[in-house]
Amino acid sequence: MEKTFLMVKPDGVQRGLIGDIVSRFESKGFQLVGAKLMSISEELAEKHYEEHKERPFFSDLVQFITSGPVFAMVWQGEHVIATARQMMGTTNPQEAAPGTIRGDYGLIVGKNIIHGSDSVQSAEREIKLFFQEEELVEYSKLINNWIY
Ligand code: DAT
Ligand code: MG
Repeated sequence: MEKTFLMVKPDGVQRGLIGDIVSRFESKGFQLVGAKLMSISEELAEKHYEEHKERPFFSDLVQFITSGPVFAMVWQGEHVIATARQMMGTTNPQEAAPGTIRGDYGLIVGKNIIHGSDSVQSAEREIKLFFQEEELVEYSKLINNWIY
């Protein structure tokens, strides 16, 4: 089953949005397989956002993501990578549709509440970056018979 890495950013944690965000993915039918509240070191932040290291906003991005605790998660389910991106909304909250997380809660691109992997390769890379294998829990849920 496909897995993705999602993370409530420091702004989302401070604003008390962890519960709402977890609830949206649970209600959709996805299964939580790992989660932790953690601080991100500068080193981890630079690795996580390494694809953006030449961009003008890179240092602000690293500063922001290390500015307070984040809630890191791994979610599993059919097509979860692309569906989670749709549920998050576009990168810039000003353009994100109402009903999406960024559309409902964000105002500016620098504080857009949530991160989500954008491909199978980035999901694998980011899950490994943030979680040890033993932190991910494999379990079956009977309710999945009513989702699939
Ligand atoms: P996403 O988070 O939707 O995958 P991304 O990977 O292009 O978007 O960028 C990573 C983060 O960097 C994004 O969530 C917010 C920040 N960012 C992106 N574009 C930006 C810009 N033009 N100015 C400031 N911050 C930006
Ligand atoms: Mg991205």
